[in-house]
Amino acid sequence: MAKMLFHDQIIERESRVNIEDRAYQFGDGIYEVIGVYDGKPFMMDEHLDRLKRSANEIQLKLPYQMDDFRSNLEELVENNELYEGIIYLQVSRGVGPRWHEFPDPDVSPVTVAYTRAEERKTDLEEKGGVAVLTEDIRWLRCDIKTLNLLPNVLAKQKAVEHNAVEAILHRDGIVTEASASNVFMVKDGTLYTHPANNYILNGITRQKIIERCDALDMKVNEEPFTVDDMLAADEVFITATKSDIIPILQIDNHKIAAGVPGAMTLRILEEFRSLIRELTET
Ligand code: DCS
Repeated sequence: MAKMLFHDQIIERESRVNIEDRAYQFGDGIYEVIGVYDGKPFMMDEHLDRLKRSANEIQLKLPYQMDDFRSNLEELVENNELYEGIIYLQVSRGVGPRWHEFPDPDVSPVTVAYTRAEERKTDLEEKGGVAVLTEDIRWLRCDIKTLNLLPNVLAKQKAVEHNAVEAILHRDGIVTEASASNVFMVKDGTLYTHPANNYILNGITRQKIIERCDALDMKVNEEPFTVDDMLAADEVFITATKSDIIPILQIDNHKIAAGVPGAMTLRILEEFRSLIRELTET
C-alpha cells in the first residue's frame, strides 16, 4: 500500500478530505512538484526554498523547518519505493469555519505529500510537440505557487482538445509562460525568456537552464517578447519539472522555423540530462 505524508507522519495513503480545509474551499495554500530520478529527488532544496517564499508571500507560517520537510519527503520516497516520478507536496492554511479571512492564529497549516510513479518523457523531449496559444487570464501574482489553478486548468484543457502538449499564455501580446511550464525562444543564437517577475512562476527547471547556459557562454536574455517574435523564432521550447525540456514545433497553425527540434534546444536538453546523470550517479 502506498504511503503519504500527513503533517509530519508517514501514514497509509487515504483520500479523505476535511471539507473545511481551506485548500479545498479557497485554494488557500501552496504546493510544489519535485521530480524523482532513479529514486533521488532532483533539486529538492530549490523547491523547498520556493515553497518557503510562496508561504511568505501569502503570510502562511510553515509548520516545519526545511530540514524536516526534506527528511520527511526522502522517507516518503523510500517508503513508496519510488524510482521514477514526482513528489506532490501541499501546505494549506488549515482547517476552520468557512470565513474568507485567515482563521484563528492557532489553526495550524495542513501538510500533505504523496508520490506518483511517472515514466520519463524521453520521446517527447527529443521529438517535440505542438502548442496552442491562449490568453493569460490569471491574477497578478503568478510568481506564487498557489493552489488556485483554474485558469491553468482551462488553458491545459484547451491544449488537450487540440492534441497539443501545452498552452502558451500571452498577456496583451506578450508571451508570459505556459499552463504548467516556462517558455523559451531562440533567435539568432540568443535565448529569450520572460523575466522572473509577478507575471510568471520562476521555474526551478528554468533557473537551472539559465545557470547552465551562463556557464556555457550561451547568451540568455530575460526580457519580454511578443507572440509575433515567438512565431518568427528559430526555436521554441518549454521547461518544467519531470517533463524537463520539450521542443515546440508548431504553435496553432504556425510552424516554428522548419518545424523540427532546434540545435540549441537539443544541446540544452543534453546538458540538462547530464545534470540528472550527475544526480543519479552520485
Ligand atoms: N509555470 C507554471 C505555471 C507551472 O505550473 C510550472 C510547474 C512551471 C512554470 C515550471 O516550474 P518548475 O520548473 O519549477 O517545475 N508546474 C508543476 C505542476 O503543477 N505540475 O508539474 C510541474
